[in-house]
Formats: sequence, C-alpha cells, structure tokens
Amino acid sequence: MTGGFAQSDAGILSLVSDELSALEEHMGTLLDQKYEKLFSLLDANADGVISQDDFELMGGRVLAAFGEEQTAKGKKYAEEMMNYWRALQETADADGDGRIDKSEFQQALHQLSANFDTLIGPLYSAGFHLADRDDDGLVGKDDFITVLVGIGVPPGEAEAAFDRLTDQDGHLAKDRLMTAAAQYYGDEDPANSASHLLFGAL
Ligand SMILES: [Ca+2]
Ligand SMILES: [Ca+2]
Repeated sequence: MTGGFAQSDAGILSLVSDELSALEEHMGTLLDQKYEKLFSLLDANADGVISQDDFELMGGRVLAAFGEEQTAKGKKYAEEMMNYWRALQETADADGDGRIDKSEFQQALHQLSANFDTLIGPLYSAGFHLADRDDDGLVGKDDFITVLVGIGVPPGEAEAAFDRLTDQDGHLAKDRLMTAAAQYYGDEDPANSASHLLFGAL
C-alpha cells in the first residue's frame, strides 16, 4: 500500500519535473527565442508546421518582388531555398512526413548552425546577390526591406533591422550580412544585438 503511494508520488514528481524542464526549454535562451522567431517566419502559411510549401511560398514572394523568377540570380535563390529546406528536413524530420514542428525545428537548428557555412550561409549569400541589383557588393535599404517583407517581416521592423546593421549609413555590405546571419543562428553575445534582431523584434 505505502509502496503504491510512494510510486505514484514519484510519478507525479517526475511529471512536474518534466513539465518544469519543458518550460525552461521553452523560455530558453536567446538562441531559442531567435529560433522561435525564425519558425514563425518560415511557417509562411501559418499552419503550425514547416513544410516545402512554406519555402515555395516565401521564395516565390521574394522572387516576384524583384521580378527575378526566370533569371540566374533568381534561380540560384530558389535553389538555395530548397537546399536549406532539405538540410532542415534531413536533420529534423525523423518520420519523413515532410512536416517539421516547432520543437523539431529548434533542435535541428542547434545542429545545423554548427555547419552554418555549408548548410545555411549559401541561402543568405544568394539572397544578398538577389537584393544587390547592380552587383556593386552593396545592398540599399529598399532592397533589403523587399527581401525581409517577402519572408514575412513587417516593413517597419525590416527598416529598423537595416539601420542597426548599417549604422544608418545606407549600405549593407555582404560580409556584414553574413556575420549577422551567422550570429543570428549561433551567437548569444548581447553586444551583437543588431544580429539578434536581424528579422525584427524577438
Ligand atoms: Ca507551414
Ligand atoms: Ca548594389
């Protein structure tokens, strides 16, 4: 009898402890907050999971905004969107149903961010070249905003993100964007807040 009580107390305690650690995980670190933000953007059709449809929707919006659906730059961007999706799917989608929920996504990003240069960076690079319409190695504010709005960031937040990244001098260089993107995925130093707020408020 007492044994039975002890067992059920232990069961309850273990449930409470599981809930607490789930809560801690949810409240999480700055990285988790950033990944949560990214999840909400990447779930472009807002059905609660990330799937290939979301990438096609986002990629299509960005390409249409630039009128680059049929150009080499546009095709490169679309290709890197699909590469990013595939990397995500291979890492996160254990049951292979083509749907990634928020917790799968966050776990996957912790892994993918360790390989930023090969798995994540190329999409940002392709996005930069798409937005660098005149190929002078700099992206202006309007074109930066166009990309971010295409992936679902409100215009005002996109503008503020650009100003933080460029110290308001009006031009974003590629290495600045790549550093910001790498820090978005893998860095928690409060000094790098311009990078943490790359996609707007957390
Ligand atoms: Ca979705
Ligand atoms: Ca340019």
